[in-house]
Amino acid sequence: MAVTLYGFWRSLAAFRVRAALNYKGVAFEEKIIDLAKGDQFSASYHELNPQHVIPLLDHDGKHITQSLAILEYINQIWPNNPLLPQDPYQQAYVRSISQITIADTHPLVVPRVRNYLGKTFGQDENSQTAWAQHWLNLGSQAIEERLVNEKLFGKFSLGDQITFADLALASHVVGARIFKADLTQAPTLIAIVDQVLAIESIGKAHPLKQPGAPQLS
Ligand SMILES: N[C@@H](CCC(=O)N[C@@H](CS)C(=O)NCC(=O)O)C(=O)O
Repeated sequence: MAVTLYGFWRSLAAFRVRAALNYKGVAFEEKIIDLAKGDQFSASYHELNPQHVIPLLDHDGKHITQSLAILEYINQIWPNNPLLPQDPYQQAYVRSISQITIADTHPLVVPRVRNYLGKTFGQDENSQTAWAQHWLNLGSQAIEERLVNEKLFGKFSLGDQITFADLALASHVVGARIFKADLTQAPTLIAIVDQVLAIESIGKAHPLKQPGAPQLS
């Protein structure tokens, strides 16, 4: 059985997948696609993923893209440490919380969007950062209110079970911290994510702990 994750230290989406593999104890190799150098546009990677994004999971020659689809796949292939509850409403809650980040917030701050703002609309790095902070702040506020209103959280976003939602929220907060977004309005979110990152297998998947990552304060 061969499992290869195509990732990069800074990728928040690859972090979600790396954390799930670690949490389930799946042995894997990580191949670096250096987004800063443009490796995502190489001919060899285009063959694997014509969307030019990471992560991509290769499992015995089967290629899976999109972090949420990869998480669902991992959870079914390796059923230990389940990342989804049984109850349909709770499953919908987990996917819904995950999607606030994966579908609606993170896509607005990825390199191709920031690069487009710079190259096509002449926005400098400060403006691009302000753009990222704006969307991350809206995401944080929405997540905070959903967590508080639904009242399903415990140690983690759904009681004391680690789910996809916790991996998604961890990626959101790590991104918000890298972009120095405002997290003061999201105390519940922060408390949950700090507990998630304290789990060794998940904490060691942190972007800033990967090869090539800078030492950020
Ligand atoms: N919705 C995708 C997002 C994939 C994505 O945009 N990944 C980023 C890194 S976190 C990427 O590869 N960006 C390359 C680029 O923007 O040029 C997922 O969750 O897997």
